[in-house]
Amino acid sequence: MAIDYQERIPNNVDLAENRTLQRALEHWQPHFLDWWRELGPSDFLDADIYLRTATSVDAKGWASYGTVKMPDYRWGIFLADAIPDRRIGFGDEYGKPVWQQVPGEHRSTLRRLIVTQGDTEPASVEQQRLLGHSCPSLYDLRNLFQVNVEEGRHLWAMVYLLHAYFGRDGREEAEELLARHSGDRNKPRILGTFNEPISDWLSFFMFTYFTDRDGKFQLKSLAESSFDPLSRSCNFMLTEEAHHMFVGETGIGRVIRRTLEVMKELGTEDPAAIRAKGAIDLPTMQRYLNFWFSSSLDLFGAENSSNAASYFATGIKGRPDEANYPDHICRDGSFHLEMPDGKGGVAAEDVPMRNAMNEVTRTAYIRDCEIGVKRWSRLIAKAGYAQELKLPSERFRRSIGVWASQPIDPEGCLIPTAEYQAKLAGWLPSENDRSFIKSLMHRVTEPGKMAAWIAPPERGINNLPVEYEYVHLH
Ligand code: BYC
Ligand code: FE
Ligand code: FE
Repeated sequence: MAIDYQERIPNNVDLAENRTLQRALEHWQPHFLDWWRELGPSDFLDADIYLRTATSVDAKGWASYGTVKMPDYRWGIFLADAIPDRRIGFGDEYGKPVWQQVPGEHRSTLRRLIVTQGDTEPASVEQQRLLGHSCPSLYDLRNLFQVNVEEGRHLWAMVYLLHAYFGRDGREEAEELLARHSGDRNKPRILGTFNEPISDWLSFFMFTYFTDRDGKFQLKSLAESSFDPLSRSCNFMLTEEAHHMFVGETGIGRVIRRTLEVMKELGTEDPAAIRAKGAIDLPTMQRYLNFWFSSSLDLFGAENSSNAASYFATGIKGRPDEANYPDHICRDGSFHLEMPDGKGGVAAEDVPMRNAMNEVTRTAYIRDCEIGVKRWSRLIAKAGYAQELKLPSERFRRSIGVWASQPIDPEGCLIPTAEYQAKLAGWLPSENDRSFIKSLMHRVTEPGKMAAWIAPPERGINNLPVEYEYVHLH
């Protein structure tokens, strides 16, 4: 169905047909806009930004580009088209028709998952709110705002589900989504990574590469859900997610390209010399990567999770790309899970397959992360250097699951606790790294010009030149 932009809340769910729901959402809308003004991108309310907006939900032509001021962006409710006669794809109810309403017995579980998903979206906008002031170019500034408005829309997607299917509790949860704040001591966001500050653009690129990619895999899992409106919401959100990860992958790639240029120019790999030239040395990038990758791994939950088993059994949350697995029931299978043996070594246990679904999803995520990291390392190798960027072990610096709080080095080896404590700071961004990166963060706003620490992108947005004025500041 086409998206109706005449409505106060653009939508393709026939909102006008359900007055009560429409009124409830129109009541929430000004609260959202207040939140955006207060905790969304700081300043820039008046800037004209070249943004894409969804005009339809089909794969080919959903995006239309135009100049918009952010507060006038048309946030709305867009579900992917329904699949006729869709059937439950996994778990104990396999093959039965999907649910168009929430079954009573799954109500609180589904609400909690939708709230957790919804909570991350405004959290990321809050985390990124000051970045505009130090943008490395207008191109990057525009990409930041594109990501921000879409995360705002992802919040709308979850709030719609809460309002439409969860009655009064749903409406209360929708208010709470605007009341918790990233990093707030009293009312923090739900998941760890979304309370970490993103105070520089290197962190932003790492976040969009690693943490938005958790979004991709969680959304894929929820897109398998038997609760059809959730599935359709997530399917459309996934089409927007690709750009967020693109921003991360190309952002880090461009930082590397610039660093390699400086290394060539100076004829040295010495971090101090590279820094003196205003570029970011590769070991510093590795430390940022270690931080954001390990934090994002925790977002998949525990390796052995009775929650995950029950989501799968009941059909609430599947595996990403469930259709690619041969067995959709997984009642008998087991998963070989390694864990610390408590004596400084590693033990293994066979756990029921369904309990290992978080780990299955995390493994698919890690494989996807590898692709970009390999591409970055190829850039370095092609420039003739032996340094490389790599993913630390999935066991390194974990806070959730069997490896939580274990003294493990980036190679994945258990090491003596004292050695771990002495070395950990060196594997992560230090105060010195952070203040150096911060010293590079100066706003560049001349069309086509780039900050000295990042190379220009290979192409502009929507076939426009890189020099295009993607954001017009007043
Ligand atoms: N931090 O049994 P377990 C995105 C909790 S990103 C804090 O393993 P489960 C985006 C857990 O809640 C995608 N707490 O849990 C990206 C549980 O608590 P309770 C977001 C954590 O349920 C960038 C307990 O530990 N979407 O869209 O199997 C920009 C035991 O764990 C953490 C979703 O997450 C953590 N990291 O798995 C913008 C999808 N990890 O119940 C947006 C919805 C676990 O004992 N969420 N815990 O109090 C879920 O599917 C599940 O809640 C999780 C956890 C996969 C997160
Ligand atoms: Fe999102
Ligand atoms: Fe995203």
